[in-house]
Amino acid sequence: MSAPKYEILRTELEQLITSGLDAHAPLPSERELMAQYGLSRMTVREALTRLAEDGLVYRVQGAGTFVSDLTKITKSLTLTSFSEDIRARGMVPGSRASTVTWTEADAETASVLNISPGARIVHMERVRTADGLPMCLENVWISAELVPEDFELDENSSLYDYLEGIGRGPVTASQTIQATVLTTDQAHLLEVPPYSPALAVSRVAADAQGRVVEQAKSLYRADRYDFHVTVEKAR
Ligand code: 16G
Repeated sequence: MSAPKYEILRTELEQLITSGLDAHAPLPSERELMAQYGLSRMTVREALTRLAEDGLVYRVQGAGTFVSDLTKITKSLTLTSFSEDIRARGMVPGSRASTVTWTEADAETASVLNISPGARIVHMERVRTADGLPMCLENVWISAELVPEDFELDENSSLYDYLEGIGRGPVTASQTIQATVLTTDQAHLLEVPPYSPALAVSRVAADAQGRVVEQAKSLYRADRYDFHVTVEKAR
C-alpha cells in the first residue's frame, strides 16, 4: 500500500525544512503548495498539521506557517525516549562520552529500583546529542539482572528500544523537574559556560507490569529544552 498523499507531502516538506530553511522562515502558502503539488486544500492542511504536531513548524493565523527553531526542543510530558523526541524533530539522536559502570545499589537506589541493597546495578552516563549537538547529560541506573555481563549500548542505540526488546519497555514514569545550574564538569560536557542554567529531570520508569526498570537523572540545557504540560481544572 502506498503512503497517503499528505504523508508524501509531509516528508517532502520535512526534508526541505531540515536541509536548509532557517528558523522562522515562512513555508510556501497553502495555495502555493496546492498548485505546486496538485493536491487538495485538505491534504495540504493535513500535512501541515502533522508537521506542527511534530514541532517542526508553527502556524500564525492570517500569516502562514513558519519553521520552528529546531535547536530548541519542546518536550511534552508523554513517556518518550530521548531518541524518539529527537527523531520527531527530524534530527538524528546520538550519544557521546558514554560510560557504563557496574556497581552495588546503595539503600536509596535499591529502594527506588525495588531491589535489595548491595544488589548489582548498571550505571550508564551519556551525553545525548541531536545532529551532533549536545542536548542533555543523562545518568541511568538499572538492575544488572536486566542486562547481560557484557552489556554496552553503541552511540546510536536507544536504551528504551533495548528494554522493549527484552519485554521490559517502560510505559509509565514518575518525574520531578527542577531548575538548576551546571557544575564546571557538566557544563564542559554540554559545551556551555560553567554555571549555565539547566533543567534537572529525574524519572523512575516502570514497565506494563508495574516493575521499575530504570532510575534516570537528566540535565537538559535550558537554552535547548522546554517542558510543555496541559493542565485541566479539577472537577
Ligand atoms: C530520556 C529519559 C530517560 C531515558 C532515555 C532513554 C527523560 C527525563 N528521561 O532521556 O529516562 O533513559 O530517554 O533514551 O525523559 P533512549 O531510548 O534514546 O536511549
